[in-house]
Amino acid sequence: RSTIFSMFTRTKCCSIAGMMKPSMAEANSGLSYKKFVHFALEETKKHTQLIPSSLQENFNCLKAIDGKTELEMHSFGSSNIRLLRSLSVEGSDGMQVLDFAIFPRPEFDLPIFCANFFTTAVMNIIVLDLNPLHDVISRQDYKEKYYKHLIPLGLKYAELLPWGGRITTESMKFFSPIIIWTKFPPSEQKHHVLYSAFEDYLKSWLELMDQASMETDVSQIMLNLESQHRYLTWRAEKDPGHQVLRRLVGETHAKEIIRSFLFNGVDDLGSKTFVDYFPEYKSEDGTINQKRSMIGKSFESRPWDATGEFIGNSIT
Ligand code: BLA
Repeated sequence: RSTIFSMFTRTKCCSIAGMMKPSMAEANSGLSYKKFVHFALEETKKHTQLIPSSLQENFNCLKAIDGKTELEMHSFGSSNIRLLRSLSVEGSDGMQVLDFAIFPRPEFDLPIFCANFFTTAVMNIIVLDLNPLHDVISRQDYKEKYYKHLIPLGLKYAELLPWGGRITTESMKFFSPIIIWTKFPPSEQKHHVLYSAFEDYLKSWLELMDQASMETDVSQIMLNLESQHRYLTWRAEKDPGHQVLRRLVGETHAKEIIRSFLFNGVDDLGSKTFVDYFPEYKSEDGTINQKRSMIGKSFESRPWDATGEFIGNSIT
């Protein structure tokens, strides 16, 4: 399968120069997400030694079927990061996508850093969060440990980037009390607010990482591993971006990018299947129900109060 990729990667794409010089990238692409990636890599390097991932060989640059849109991928690991990976897409039609995530090693119960921005000429769909590894509604201790001190930061941005409206109910289980979920038409001012939110959330995550102690209890490590695998299994199956990726690069490449790159680990960090974790999606013939959501959308307004208490109805 590497041959398919190297065939594509030989074509010149994704200006590396643009990556190194954010000012140039900005000048070239307006409200680009390249600056976000550049900041994230530089900032993370201040805290931990990033080592290029073996995934970089197969996942770096790809031109979409339209011959114009470019997909740029980066991946690294470190002593406490299992995988930091980034996918950014710059379409010819004004489409800009960023899918940036940091997955900690299973010895850490740290949240998963998650930035998902989908931008077209008319709309921005934004998710930015430190996705909790363990349940923040039933596990008060986990919420206290990682989010209590961040609630004021979450409140600041909840005001600047208001709640985006009804959302896939199942997704809420993967979100924290400081989730930024917002939608807005293109706006330079909002783009800047989003950039500063991205900076603040990443810095907060890196501070948590600096302070995190490595778990030695094998049963706790196994719990962390299973939670991360469950998260990967959910996103590898139901992430809203899949349809866009399929359209851009076709079914085969999209599947590779999703399972081997974006949600790397889904096929080897655990042996449970999607319907083991999410049995409500099992259809009569045993296959996975193709619906994105079984419950439907809910949470018209932000279901977390100013103290970080969950005030939505229970998520069944
Ligand atoms: C929409 N993306 C959304 C929505 C969410 C997310 C919550 C709103 C629609 C919904 O309620 O599902 C993001 N959902 C997440 C995340 C998690 C989750 C991060 O459960 C984590 C657990 N979005 C991307 C990328 C693309 C993309 C890379 O991150 C495209 C390549 C596209 N997101 C995209 C599109 C929509 C969307 C097109 C609107 C389509 C829809 O509403 O189904």
